[in-house]
Amino acid sequence: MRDNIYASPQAEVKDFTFDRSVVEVFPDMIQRSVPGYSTIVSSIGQLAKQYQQPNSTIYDLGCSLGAATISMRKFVDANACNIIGVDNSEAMVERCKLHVNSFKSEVPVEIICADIKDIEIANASVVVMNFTLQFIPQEQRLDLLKKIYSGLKPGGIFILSEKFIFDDVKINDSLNELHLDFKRANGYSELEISQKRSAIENVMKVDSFQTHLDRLSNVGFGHVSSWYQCFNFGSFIGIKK
Ligand code: GEK
Repeated sequence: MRDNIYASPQAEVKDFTFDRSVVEVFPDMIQRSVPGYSTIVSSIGQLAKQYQQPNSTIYDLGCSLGAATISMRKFVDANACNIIGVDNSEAMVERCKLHVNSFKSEVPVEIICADIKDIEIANASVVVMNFTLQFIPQEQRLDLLKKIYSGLKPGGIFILSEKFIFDDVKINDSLNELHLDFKRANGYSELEISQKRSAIENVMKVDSFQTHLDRLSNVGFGHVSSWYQCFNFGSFIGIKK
């Protein structure tokens, strides 16, 4: 279904939540709003194939409708890994379970409704946060990354995709404009773009590109890099030595 949540003028634009109305249009919304989303999702599957380990768990934190989970499930060895998807939106989790169960696979998948900060991460070979850290309060991000790092096995990988800002204002403005043009080209009107911006500004706080790289190194990842970027969106990897 097409996302037209912000197509009509709203007297008061409420803070964005991942409720039932968002679930209905989510695949269209994320595809038309996040440059490079499909490439990132399919590459997450390939990275999971590279980094899976025998008898380990793969986590998809903020799994929404399970796009990354389903991508990884295609690539990993059914006898080696199980996948746990976590999301704190009941509406997302309910629909995610339907999505996951509508494809046949031998890889065990469990979808859990919980806050990421409350779950245990253990025996992990792969942990994915695909555009989710930006919704976690900024003061909680370092501790969450420490928890992920300590739950990973040696040789395990953390894949982190985010929207980001740049310290260089000129670069930041240019890449932001490219993103706005991407949304316009995908059919979002100026009204939709501006109402969505108001809805999301208190909910999604974006860190800088450099902050992400520095934080991944600071929590202990031995190998850190960005591996994909399209405008002001992209993805990083941290590999535990
Ligand atoms: C994808 N990864 O399609 N605990 C659990 N879930 C959370 C929390 C939290 N504290 N905060 C937010 N979420 C997906 C896309 S969407 C990104 C991820 C976007 C969940 C929230 O309910 C939502 O489903 C997801 O994180 C973010 O590959 O919409 O821009």
